[in-house]
Amino acid sequence: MTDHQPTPEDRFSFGLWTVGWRGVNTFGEAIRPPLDAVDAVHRLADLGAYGVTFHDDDLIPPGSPPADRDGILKRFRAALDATGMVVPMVTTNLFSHPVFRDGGFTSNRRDVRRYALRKVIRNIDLAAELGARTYVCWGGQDGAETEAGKDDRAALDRLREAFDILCGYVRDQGYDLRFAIEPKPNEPRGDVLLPTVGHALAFITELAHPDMVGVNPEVGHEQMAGLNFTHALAQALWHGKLFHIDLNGQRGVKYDQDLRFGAGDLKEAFFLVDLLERSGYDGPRHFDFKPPRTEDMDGVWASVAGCMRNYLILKEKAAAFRADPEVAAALEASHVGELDRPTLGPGESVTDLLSEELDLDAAGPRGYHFERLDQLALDHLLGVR
Ligand code: GLT
Ligand code: MN
Ligand code: MN
Repeated sequence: MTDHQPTPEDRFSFGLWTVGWRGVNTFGEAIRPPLDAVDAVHRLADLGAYGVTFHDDDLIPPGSPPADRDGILKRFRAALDATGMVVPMVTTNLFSHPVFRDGGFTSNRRDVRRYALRKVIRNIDLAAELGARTYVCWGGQDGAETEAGKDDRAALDRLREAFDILCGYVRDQGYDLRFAIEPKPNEPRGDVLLPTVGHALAFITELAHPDMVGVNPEVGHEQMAGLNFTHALAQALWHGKLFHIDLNGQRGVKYDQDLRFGAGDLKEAFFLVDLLERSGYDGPRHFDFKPPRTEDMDGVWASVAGCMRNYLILKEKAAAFRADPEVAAALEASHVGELDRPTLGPGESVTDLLSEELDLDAAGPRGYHFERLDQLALDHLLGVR
């Protein structure tokens, strides 16, 4: 793996909206030309990706007549066939059109909510046709700027209703498809509903078919809230809810930077790859980033290659960290494995627990040696071990 050249076995995927982002932001207009989805598929395949994902509107311009839609899909499928690329995940744009200014599933206006559901259901049929196994739901416009304008508990009722309807539809159709909720704390709304992985996990327990719904955590979205992404990832895994993942980079609590993977908090990227690779997660390693506006199309493809290259380098570094005998000794000295041991032994009762005393004078001064362990991780990450 020393050349860090991605192959389809690495299961790297990219959204059409990432490489196709034209750079429109709050202050600046488009700086790159439109990118044909067929060209995107070919370039991504050439660079070593295995999959491509999209919003309905990324592939089929809204309002396209049926004949145009058929033609677009025919060309897109031909590109998939020619390259062997797959579509592991599909999602819906419930945020760009002005009608979604107060959200999709939780807009105060009922007719908008009904339209949002129709838009998703129609695209679910396409997702199933293309063999996607995951349907991501990012409710970016589902939120508020003022508490006065949104009854949050009613919004949660409507969000639950939407997922219950969508799960029912997927079951009725017999599709092999699961939903993944993508949390984000803010942007574009002042405050977004289900702002973190923890909020989403709690929400899922209230659904009619909780087994069909998991999360799609995005690195930068947890970090925008000042949270530790690896901890969020661990909890999603612990609940059996890591259905998909959006990898990218973010530096601190600020606007959604969507940097390429590895840029931003590199140490957290190291530990997240270390965890993901040891977790048994076998889904796509999906990159959701925005090539900066400074880049022309060559820069876009360079940043695509960089996402995958950084992942593979970190994967190699994490494996070397785990295989290092000094790390094994340091883990032991830090009692990391001891946390796996149940606190009560087999057959032990609370009475047994109460009958025992801890010598606090002896136990209090004991250190955990985490600094040495962390330095070993940094040494691996920095390439000096
Ligand atoms: C949008 C958002 C992403 C989501 C996409 C899925 S759309 O670009 O910023 O984080 O994953 O809807
Ligand atoms: Mn983002
Ligand atoms: Mn995302």
